[in-house]
Amino acid sequence: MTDLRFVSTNPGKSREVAAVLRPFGVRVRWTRRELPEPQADTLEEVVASKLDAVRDLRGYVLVEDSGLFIPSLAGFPGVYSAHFLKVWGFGPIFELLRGRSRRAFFRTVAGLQRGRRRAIFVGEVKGSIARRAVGKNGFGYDPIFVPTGWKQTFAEVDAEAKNAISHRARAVRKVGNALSAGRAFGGSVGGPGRPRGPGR
Ligand code: ITT
Repeated sequence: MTDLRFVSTNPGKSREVAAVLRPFGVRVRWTRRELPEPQADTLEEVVASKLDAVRDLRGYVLVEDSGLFIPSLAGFPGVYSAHFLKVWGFGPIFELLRGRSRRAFFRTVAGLQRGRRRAIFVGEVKGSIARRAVGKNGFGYDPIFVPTGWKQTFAEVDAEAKNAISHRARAVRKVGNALSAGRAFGGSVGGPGRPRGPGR
């Protein structure tokens, strides 16, 4: 078993991350902490500052930042997804999308850190914005996102179905693969079950 601490304010994210990492033999502990999210152009920049803010935590620490990107709105709400949803809800998105392409994608950038080492893992899922909000499961924009090839929103299916294809699950499975291969930081890190070689 490998222990990993997931730092976020969002319990929905934490449940998804724990379920995705369990099969890799990774036990996830959730630390609820609000991390600085500076005004930034990319999720990667936000993740870098989140990682800076968890330097005090030992062992494997995971943070992530996610967003919903709508190409016909120049990528909006993107890095502003959390703030926009809190202030405005879904209404303005439906308004803005009248007569525009409803194509969208979710993107997650996950940042893993241990001591001074860090690595970034990215996951995306393509889909479109529904005509109205449907479904009670999940969180955030789940009621308005229909993955490509699906007829239902993420909020209409159970956690397992969302985790099969979601942006977060795709990023976090890369974390699980890297940890179980003992190569989370691009080289041997003496990871789970792997003895460290001499001189490392
Ligand atoms: P952190 O504490 O981890 O930052 P947060 O909820 O603020 O939690 P983000 O800034 O990464 O997380 O989230 C951006 C917004 O996108 C926020 O409104 C989320 O609810 C939403 N979001 C993120 N992942 C989502 C998902 O899988 N499905 C639907 N909405 C999601």
